[in-house]
Amino acid sequence: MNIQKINQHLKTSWLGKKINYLPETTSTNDWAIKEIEKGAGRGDLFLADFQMAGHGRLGRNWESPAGKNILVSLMDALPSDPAKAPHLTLVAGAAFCDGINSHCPGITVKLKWPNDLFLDGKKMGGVLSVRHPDAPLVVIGIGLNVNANVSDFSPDIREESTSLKISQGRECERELLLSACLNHYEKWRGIYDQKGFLPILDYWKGHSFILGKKVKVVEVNQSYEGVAQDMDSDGFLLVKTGEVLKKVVSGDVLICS
Ligand code: BT5
Repeated sequence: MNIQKINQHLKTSWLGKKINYLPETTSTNDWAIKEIEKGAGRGDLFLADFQMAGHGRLGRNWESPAGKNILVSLMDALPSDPAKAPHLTLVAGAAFCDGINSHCPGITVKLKWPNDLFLDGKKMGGVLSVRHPDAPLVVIGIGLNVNANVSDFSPDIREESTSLKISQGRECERELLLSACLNHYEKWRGIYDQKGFLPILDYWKGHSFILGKKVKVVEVNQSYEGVAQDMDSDGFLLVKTGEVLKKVVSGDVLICS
């Protein structure tokens, strides 16, 4: 990653003023959380070209070949009501979706609740937010498959994953794409602070990959099938099973083929 190039294209006022970069680390999220103890604060970025222990939700793995994709954690302040921290995962999803779509004309990235970026019906990115237990900060980690080839994905996720390069047939300059996404993140966080959650919700609904589709919801103690009907005003997914509208608070949502 060429940090100077990222800086040149950032148009932000608070995000990315300090960029920390390592060729490899365990996980940019874990690294960022540790740096809070040493004084890291809102707007700081943590970037790596390779993660030895990148993770997704529920202890799952996030894989990424060295030097081809974007692995970034950005530090943001908790919303004024800390109970609304989960909104920031949705802000980040909207912002990165908007950033990629604006930067790469001709492609349409969509959002799969609650934290996935989808392209051509396959996963091309994910968001994982972690709240610091004491500081009023949230670390928002984003992994984007940019220049990965089909053969870079491990066999068990190869069918369901894609990258910008696979979709577009050409490489994309990671630094320019990342700057665009960060510019959009600052814009969307500003919209959230000024106008509340509704514009974020509207963006999600307008770019949803799952609304109207048949899905299977897998929660810790139950699973059920239904139609992804809507999102409620807090950003939770509403799934219609029979005559009942169920609110999905956590868990996995699989698209039924
Ligand atoms: C996510 O989790 O999608 C959140 C991913 C966040 C990764 C970033 S990278 C920077 C920062 N540092 C970290 O350590 N993490 C963040 P989840 O919804 O739980 O999806 C994880 C699942 O996606 C895995 O179990 C695999 O099935 C699949 N997967 C793993 N790597 C993938 C990839 N590169 N592309 C598509 N799918 C992948």
